[in-house]
Amino acid sequence: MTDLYRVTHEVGDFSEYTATIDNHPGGGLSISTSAGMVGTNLGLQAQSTGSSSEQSYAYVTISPPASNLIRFRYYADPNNLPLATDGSDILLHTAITANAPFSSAGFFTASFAKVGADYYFSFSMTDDLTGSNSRVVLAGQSRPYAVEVELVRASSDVAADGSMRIWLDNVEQTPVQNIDNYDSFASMAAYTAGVVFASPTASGSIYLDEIVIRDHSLHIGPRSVRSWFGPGWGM
Ligand SMILES: [Ca+2]
Ligand SMILES: [Ca+2]
Repeated sequence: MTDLYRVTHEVGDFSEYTATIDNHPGGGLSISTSAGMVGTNLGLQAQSTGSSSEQSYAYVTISPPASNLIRFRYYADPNNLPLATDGSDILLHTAITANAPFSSAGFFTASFAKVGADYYFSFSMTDDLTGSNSRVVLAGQSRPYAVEVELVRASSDVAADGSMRIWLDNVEQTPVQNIDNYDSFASMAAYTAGVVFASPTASGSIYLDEIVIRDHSLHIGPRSVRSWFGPGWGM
């Protein structure tokens, strides 16, 4: 049982990450006070001009855990991101990729979209046979949300018993189960945070912070719930 990474940004630079990718004109990635969440001082701010070829993200390299399970928690704020209100525009903000840096569809992806006045989170996990499974959660406001995800690998290459569980502000959503993901799980190479892909009108800055990645199923929970236990709890 290991916590693989804790990325708080409180150090004030990108040294908690393996590397950054930023081809935004003038630089689209920064550690800023605006992006600091849940009472912390600093977070990751990623800009998008709405070009699908622009990327501004940071990543940490990971390997498929021997436990066949990966769990992570992060805070995300769409920060009034201008998006088409018909759900047609997305901004991919978090992914587990098959390569680092990101160059193709990830094993897991999480994106922002908007329907009417509501923002929503969309989560997708790759299935060996069908390409993807997805879960859409209507979140509502433009504000920080605690997002926790548990991805479980299928028990063999011919089994379809993998799963994706999602908590939003510590409330579990309907899971996606019976996923055939034994092979795609093995491609896991990096966890990325920032602007990975944006559709044309997705122009603005988003905030991400307080990332915990672990190879076991112990619930992480929102940082504020457990912070009184002292350093290390729910960070
Ligand atoms: Ca922080
Ligand atoms: Ca399979």
